Amino acid sequence: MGQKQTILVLGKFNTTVLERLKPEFDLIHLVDGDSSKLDADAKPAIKAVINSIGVRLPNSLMDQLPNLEIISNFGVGYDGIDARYAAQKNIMVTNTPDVLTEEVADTALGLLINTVRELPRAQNHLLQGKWQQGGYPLSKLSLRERKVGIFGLGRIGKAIARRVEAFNLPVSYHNRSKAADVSYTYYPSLIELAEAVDTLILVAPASAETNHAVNKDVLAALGKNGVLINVGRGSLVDEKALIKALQDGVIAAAGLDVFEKEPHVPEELMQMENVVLLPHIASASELTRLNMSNLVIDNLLGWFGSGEVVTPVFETQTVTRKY
Ligand code: NAP
Ligand code: 8YV
Repeated sequence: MGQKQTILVLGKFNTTVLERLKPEFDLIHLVDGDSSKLDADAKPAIKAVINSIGVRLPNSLMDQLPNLEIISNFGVGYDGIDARYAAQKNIMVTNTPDVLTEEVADTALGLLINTVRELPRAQNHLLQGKWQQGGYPLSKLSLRERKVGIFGLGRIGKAIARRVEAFNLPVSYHNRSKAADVSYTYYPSLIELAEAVDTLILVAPASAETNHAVNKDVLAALGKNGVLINVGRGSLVDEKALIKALQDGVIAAAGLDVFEKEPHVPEELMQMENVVLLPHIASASELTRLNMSNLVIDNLLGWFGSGEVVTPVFETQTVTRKY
């Protein structure tokens, strides 16, 4: 019998799902995701890396693993991996689209409603025994009569749009290109979208192009009744500009699941009454995380079995397995 292939697991990962790999593979699991702890002797045997929660995979690690064939990323967003660099080195990269789409869209709507109707604060009022002294004040904002704009009308953006439609609110969007399969109003720039709406939901990927796309001008265009919801990536927003816009009443409120320097959240945001903050949990139900974990493993088993993965990222779509 030939030697087993080795898979490096970086970060926390469902240990029951990892069992699926054990009959065929040796695993090295660095739960803290710190690849600098990897023994030099172990490096040549590593054929695959699982890149799990919150881990960034440096190009230098790809350079140090001479036999690396595939990186299976836990998450649809793969901004923690330089996929173009991987493609140049003939390394396949896969992600976990679709299995989390509806969950993330549910969270986005929950976050939006919590933000405009102040539900977490109303619950605190009750829990702190303040109801006896008086009811919770009327929320300053409402979802009614809002116009919703979506930055990133892809798989999750469309699932959010369907929910927004069900709430009887109009939907517009900005992508680099007009989507063929929807009739929502398209704006060719983010600032035009922000001018046209009062509720902006961010669900575009992190990239050099989208970095700080939501800046002070976009926030000013959103306006003083404006609500910003971010379930995309923290880098989409210039966080300092957002804090100032919230402090100065340039926009009304924000609901954020993602931040520029996670898990760090600026103290100013934590002190504000008009924000709702979540610790990057949009896909984080047991069910959806299980489905994501299984897709990570399906991609690896496909690669080492038939040579076909389920969900390659577009940059590495033409990468093929060398036998
Ligand atoms: P997707 O189907 O690829 O959709 C991305 C959309 O963004 C596309 O419609 C794309 O349209 C648009 N886009 C990309 N680059 C753009 C740019 N420079 N300017 C304007 N629009 C741009 O991806 P998805 O599955 O919906 O996921 C989207 C993102 O959500 C992920 O990348 C991830 O960062 C984030 N996410 C966060 C969580 C969370 O836990 N908070 C969970 C899942 C996903 P064009 O190509 O036409 O521009
Ligand atoms: C995960 C996400 O929480 O899929 C994504 O892009 O942001 C989330 O579903 C994250 O990838 C875990 O690292």
